[in-house]
Amino acid sequence: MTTSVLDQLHLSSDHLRAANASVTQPNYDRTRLQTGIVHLGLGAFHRAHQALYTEKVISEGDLRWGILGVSLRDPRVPDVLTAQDNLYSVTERHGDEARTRVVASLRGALFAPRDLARVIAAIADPSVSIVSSTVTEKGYSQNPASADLDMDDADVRHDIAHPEAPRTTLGVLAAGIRLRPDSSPLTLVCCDNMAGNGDTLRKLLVQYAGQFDPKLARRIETEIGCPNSMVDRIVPAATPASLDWAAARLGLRDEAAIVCEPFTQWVIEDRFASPRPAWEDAGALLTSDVRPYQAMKLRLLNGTHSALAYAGQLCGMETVADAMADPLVGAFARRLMLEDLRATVAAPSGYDVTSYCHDLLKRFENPTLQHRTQQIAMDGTQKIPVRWLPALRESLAAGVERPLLERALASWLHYLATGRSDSGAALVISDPGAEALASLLRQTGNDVDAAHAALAHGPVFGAQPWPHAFVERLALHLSTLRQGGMKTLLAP
Ligand code: CS2
Repeated sequence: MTTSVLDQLHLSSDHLRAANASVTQPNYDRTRLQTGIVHLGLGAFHRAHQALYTEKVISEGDLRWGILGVSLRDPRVPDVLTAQDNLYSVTERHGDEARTRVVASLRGALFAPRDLARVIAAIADPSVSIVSSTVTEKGYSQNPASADLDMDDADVRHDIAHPEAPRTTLGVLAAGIRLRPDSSPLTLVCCDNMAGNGDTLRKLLVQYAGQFDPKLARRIETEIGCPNSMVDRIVPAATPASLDWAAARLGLRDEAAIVCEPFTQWVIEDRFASPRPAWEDAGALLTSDVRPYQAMKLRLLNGTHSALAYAGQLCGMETVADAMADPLVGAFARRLMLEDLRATVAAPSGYDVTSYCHDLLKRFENPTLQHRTQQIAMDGTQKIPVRWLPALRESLAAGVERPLLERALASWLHYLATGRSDSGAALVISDPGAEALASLLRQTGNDVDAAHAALAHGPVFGAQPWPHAFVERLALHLSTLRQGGMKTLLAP
């Protein structure tokens, strides 16, 4: 791209007027923007969430908070962004309504394996006071069941042996922090969908650093801020169709264009060890305890999302909106959320959880978001222990059955075991932890043994045994799925 997105947007303003589109453009002098934030994980979610809150803070005149974005695994996003002067558009869309904003808060986009020295130097720079992250649940090298650092992970072992040439998120963070001058305050803001995400990040980082530098581990434990945060916005991965739609709307090709829902929420614990952007002025809620918000969102939104994803995959439904529109799958998702999951959630103070659920269901129905069930189905061995299993454990311990949630769990196991939709189409399963669990399910001769074998898989289901009656119910669902598929399992 020879002219920047910004220039092209100016050039195409007639087109935008003709299309009656509202496009908000940066109102500040980008050349005066400083880098105050390093962000790890440059996916669409960060660019449509934290980068947008930060954009609004910068627009209010606080130019300290430009973001240096870092991709750890994939050079494509940094390459595309660099070619566009790190500018991109975000369009919030529901039905006929659409609003676009050009985001200029990114000051650079690096690919860690290629630009490692620059990434580490940026984290070490005292003028950076926030390092935030969206690297997905599996990006923190955590064993999901023990919740500790995964010492069996080859990359973790590599980084412990070579802390100055890290490959992992923890390794990159520790390498930068190690080089930061004493008394240069820093806060890490973990924005991934994990319960107690900030506490978890701190614990894992301390465990990691403790392997080779106890002084660094102490420093991380005592000096660095790690607030928990709850992030929410549905941001589907871009598709050729969404890029074409954005191009038609903008009158130019933005290869990093994002089309997402209008809803956005960010709740952050006010436990910063360093200066921070006034994100509350951009709509974030700063609070003393984020855990009730996290549990509500992870169980109700993400928990139902995962159920829609596996049911949708098995029934050949491409998007969440398709699955919601199906009489059986849509009704299953509604009841799972409003009955089984809702019953396990304590409302954050002043919250009406039932109306939160109804809003969520409308968000899932958004017909203009192409949110693919295959995308949400990814990494189930990391997501299910966060989204479903705590609710299930608590309920079973109290002697309560959760029939919808138990069906959802069976559908995930069946999806892993067969790798096929109910009509026989091969499914793409993207989850490094899946095969170990799937092979246990496939090796066993009958459904009771299969259910036992799966639930004994510690990395996902933990070490504590599951009640026998529950195992039998799960086996019955597996057998229904094998014989009649998902629709039979959900039939009234
Ligand atoms: C989704 C989330 O892909 C997934 O697993 O459940 O990305 C979800 O869209 C976001 O957490 C919404 O805030």
